[in-house]
Amino acid sequence: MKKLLSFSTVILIILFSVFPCSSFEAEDIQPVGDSDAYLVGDANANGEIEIIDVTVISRYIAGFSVSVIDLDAADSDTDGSLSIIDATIIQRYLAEIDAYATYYVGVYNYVVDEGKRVAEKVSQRKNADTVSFIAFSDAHYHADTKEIIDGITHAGQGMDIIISSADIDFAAVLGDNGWQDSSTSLDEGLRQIQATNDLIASGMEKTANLRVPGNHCSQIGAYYTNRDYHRNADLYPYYGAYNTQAVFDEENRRRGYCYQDFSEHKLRVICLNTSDLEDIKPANLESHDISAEQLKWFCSALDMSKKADAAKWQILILSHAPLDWSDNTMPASVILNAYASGSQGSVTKNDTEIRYDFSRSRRAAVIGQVHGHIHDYKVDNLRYIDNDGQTRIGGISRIAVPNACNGRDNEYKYAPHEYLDIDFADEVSYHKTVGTGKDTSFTVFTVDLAARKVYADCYGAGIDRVISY
Ligand SMILES: [Ca+2]
Ligand SMILES: [Ca+2]
Repeated sequence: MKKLLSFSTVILIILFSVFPCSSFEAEDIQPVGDSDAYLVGDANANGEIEIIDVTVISRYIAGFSVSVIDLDAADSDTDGSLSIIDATIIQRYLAEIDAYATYYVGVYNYVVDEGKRVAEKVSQRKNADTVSFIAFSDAHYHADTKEIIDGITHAGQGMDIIISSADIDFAAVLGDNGWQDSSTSLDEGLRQIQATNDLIASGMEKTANLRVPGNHCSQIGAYYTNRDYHRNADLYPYYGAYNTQAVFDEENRRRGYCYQDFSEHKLRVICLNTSDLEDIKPANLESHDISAEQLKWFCSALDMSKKADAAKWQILILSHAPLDWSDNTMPASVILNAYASGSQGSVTKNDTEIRYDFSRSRRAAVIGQVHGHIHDYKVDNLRYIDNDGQTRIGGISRIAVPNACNGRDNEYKYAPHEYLDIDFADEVSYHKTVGTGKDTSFTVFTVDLAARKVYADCYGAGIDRVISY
């Protein structure tokens, strides 16, 4: 139970401090409210961080009466005791001298606890051979839904706490930042994406970013409402433009796909845009596609033969949808599986044949694909279509990142997505809970490149996983 003192109790304590009384017991303290949740620094427990909180702490320390004080919340530096430093920290926060990640002022205690817990776990996994990154996906911001906004806010704060205290190499945003349903206007859709970007900005600004759009972003599903949709170039400022250290397809820079090399770790991260709609007809309402241009670029991004030590490199794929989600994305899974097995062949996309030959080049190891879209914790192997036309289960893992959105959990368990009999549902659903550290979800991945293991550590509702490759 939190230590929240009401007016009468505070007076009693002051009286007892002048006239010590051995009969004073803990049960004489009357807690106000029944929740253990509080905002760090919110000394008067009114839900806001204001100058009055500084006053309340200062008066309490000096022995003057206060109408109410939450002793846990007042402990701004979370060192377990109350001093004038706690008041100073709030003053500095209000003057915008310190960001909240320095002392967590203005952050709920349950976000601080969860962020610290995950940061500590990630720090314990680190060694010279590890790369750590955050993956955040499917926030589905909706201006009228408080629990969604709160969840995204807390995810942003949690990521900031983790990025500020653990060694995180980069942060990935895997699409669908906005709600963007079939009736959302194009302007409102962009505002939704930007709202999520703003809520997660403080931590994201402290590390390298790799962001890809998702199927909701184009709003092709609202084509009959708006008679138009967002092209890749329209979405670039909201996703691709954040990837400031990435290498793009120079001729198609604003198409949303790119890669980044982390040379000290011999790691290439390839970001695919699984909602690259350059080739589609709007009336078909196809919201997943990988264009012929992108497939050609993907083949070249996989080709690391110019690196003398290519065989020592490893490749990670990031995208919104799984590569075996549909006919429109499947060619990328065929190419990736061919790369992993060192074979040659071709895929055809919109009457364009894309030939690949990975049989002679020096190849890197494929870690797997990390993706969003399916709103669950599924880990499975990518399917691909072999030269004989048969569907095969390949040796490359795909790992789902749960949705940050409070709601819409594991939907394909209840409304299965049918494609080649692939089951994208998870056996267990992890639902979010308002007012707790489980009101959102994102994942911190630590890849041990030497041990060939991926540790997926969950912030919020969900589970931790270990995947070997
Ligand atoms: Ca307050
Ligand atoms: Ca303190």
